Amino acid sequence: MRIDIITVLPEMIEPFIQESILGRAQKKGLAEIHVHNLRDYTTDKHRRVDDYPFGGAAGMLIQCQPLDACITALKAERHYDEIIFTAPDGEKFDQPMANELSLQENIIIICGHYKGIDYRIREHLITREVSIGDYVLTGGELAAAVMADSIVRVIPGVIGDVESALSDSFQDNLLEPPVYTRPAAYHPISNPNETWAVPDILLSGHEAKIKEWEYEKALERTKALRPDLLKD
Ligand code: 6GU
Repeated sequence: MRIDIITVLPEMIEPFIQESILGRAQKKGLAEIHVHNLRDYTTDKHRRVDDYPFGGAAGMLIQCQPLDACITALKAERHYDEIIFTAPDGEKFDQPMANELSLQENIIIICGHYKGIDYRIREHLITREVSIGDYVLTGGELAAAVMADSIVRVIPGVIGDVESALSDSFQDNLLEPPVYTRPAAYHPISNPNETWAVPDILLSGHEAKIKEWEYEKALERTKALRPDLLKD
């Protein structure tokens, strides 16, 4: 799939998308992420993309012209399944939305900034408004990066083991069970006489019993930490 991100701060997103899972997915040819500097699309000779709001409200708004120019240029090249605007008042981003978006061919994510963008763009060009949580960020760049990361990692083949993306917390409305690695008996630095032991069951080799234990622990942690996930 292809994700186009439109921003006034491309330097904030560029390094992030080259690293880790996002970088690997692109090298494998499973995802393409393109970042567009909104200032490259303005007709203003000083490269300004914002202006004062009518009616005297505080703050600056991104103008219609550069956004229209950038979106229109992208739409001339290919069909877009969604044109997403990041905004704290949008629909809440979650795992089902990440899964759904990962099945799309092409999406645009527009990073909101300042006090927002001219409302006419939201009315006429945007298909979906998305928030990543109930708190206010300075701009949509972090939200776009969060969304791109969680969308791309569920594309089949991106994470070595497909099982592992699908068994994550939230995919089945359960948090992860506890996980451990070697050594089986660890002696903490603060008290070397003490032993932090891995649960015996995990060393037993009984695959069915281990699965059962993991499910019970996942349920226990979910009840304790996120009972809201179990409601339905
Ligand atoms: Cl998508 N944008 C901004 N500016 N703040 C947010 C957000 C988005 N999601 C949560 N807070």
